[in-house]
Amino acid sequence: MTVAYISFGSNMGDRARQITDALAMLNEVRETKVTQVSALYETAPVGGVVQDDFLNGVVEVSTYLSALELLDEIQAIELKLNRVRKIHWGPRTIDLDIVLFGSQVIDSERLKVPHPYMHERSFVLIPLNEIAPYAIHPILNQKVSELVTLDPDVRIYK
Ligand code: A4P
Ligand code: MG
Repeated sequence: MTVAYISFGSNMGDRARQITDALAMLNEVRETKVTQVSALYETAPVGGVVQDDFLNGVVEVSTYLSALELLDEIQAIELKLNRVRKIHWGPRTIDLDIVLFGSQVIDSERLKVPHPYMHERSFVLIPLNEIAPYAIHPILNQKVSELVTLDPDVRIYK
């Protein structure tokens, strides 16, 4: 069994609803259970595309699937929730990324784990630190609690 962390984000339509739906679908994935969910955070867009604020968070799952099988499952959820993929790093109804998969390091065309930008994105690190401060980045060999920094652009969403 592997403990994995999946970040979620939405900045189109009913953001909270789409996240709730995605997490419910994730909990129905075969051989996989959601074990922790962070709070929702409202975050300013990162990456230079002018777009609406995101709701972001991180979920912990325990799974018997491989990382690629889990990727297939989260991509099926993205498709079901009608994610429109037009602009790279642009608006999306739901984006699900595998940020950590146990201590595995994967660098293939389809899947890069740890997610290549997770360590520099506070919209991932702040919610991840809330549920898994002791999780270790297997390339940097640092705990999430050592990587996270304060960021006024990442605010708890009520
Ligand atoms: N892929 C490779 N590694 C992974 C992984 N660890 N998890 C591949 C999931 N997928 C992975 O992703 C493109 C391809 O990445 C997939 O087909 C998969 O095989 P995509 O989601 O279809 O395309 P994208 O959205 O253009 O790229 P990506 O990489 O998801 O974008 P990011 O890096 O997630 O950035 N600002 C805020 N505040 N909050 C956000 O959530 N998100 C982005 C998107 C930009 N700015 C943001 C946010
Ligand atoms: Mg993605």
